[in-house]
Amino acid sequence: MNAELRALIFDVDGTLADTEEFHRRAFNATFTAAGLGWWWNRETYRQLLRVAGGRQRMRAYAEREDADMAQHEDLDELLAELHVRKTIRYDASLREQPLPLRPGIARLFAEADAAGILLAIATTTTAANVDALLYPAFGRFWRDRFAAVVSGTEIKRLKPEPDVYLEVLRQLRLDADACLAFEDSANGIRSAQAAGLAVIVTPTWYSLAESLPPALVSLPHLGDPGNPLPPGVPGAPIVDLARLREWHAHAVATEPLGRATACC
Ligand code: XBP
Ligand code: MG
Repeated sequence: MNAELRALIFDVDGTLADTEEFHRRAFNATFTAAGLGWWWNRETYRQLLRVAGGRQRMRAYAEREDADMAQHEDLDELLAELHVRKTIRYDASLREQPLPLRPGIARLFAEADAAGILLAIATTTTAANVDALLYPAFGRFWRDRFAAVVSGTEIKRLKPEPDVYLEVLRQLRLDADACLAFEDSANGIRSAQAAGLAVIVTPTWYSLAESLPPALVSLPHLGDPGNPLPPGVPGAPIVDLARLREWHAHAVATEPLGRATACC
């Protein structure tokens, strides 16, 4: 198969920015305000992140640690209400203290814009959280930079199911072969690969402990002139569009299953 690189599809949490500490604090503040007696430390949250989606994560915790809560007859409504409050706290915390994007993200966005390569977002987080992260980074009209933005608010089955990526591809009107996905977690890699995409993975502390499925390339981050990748890391010192085209060409020349094998 011979396809040109037409779009870059980015996950949000952990990939665009290291957001999970902000999510964890928002969950804990919500639990405290509700008098629940729940508290997630970093290690607990690292384990819980294997469950995609905040509401689903709270349900999994209740089932494991809080039998009374898990058996509550209005559990769905309770979790939905807690999640609304958590989202409000998370969004407020990002507006108070905007998070920097991870190295290379803003640079690659600018390179893609200049080259006419489309940008898209595929995330399981809540839609409002994408706005809370990207408004401070790119201003009020951040949405205009993306040809497609699909979040957990719009899809039923979260990662690792492929739905969010399939919906992005549908909106882009592109085949998976014309795109690269950027992810940080096992659920994210599985979701993108199940949609037929080659994946570049940049883990964070929260996903490093997981056993990550093999991806096309795995890197500590994408590198920037002021924060280069160490020598010897694929793409070092910075992953630019030329390098992405090289990796993409390798991926499309390989059978779909082979795309899960590191190219370099
Ligand atoms: C996955 C997540 C989210 C957030 C919580 O998002 O990590 O589940 O932790 O978000 P991504 P919600 O696909 O961007 O990595 O509480 O809004 O579900
Ligand atoms: Mg992620």
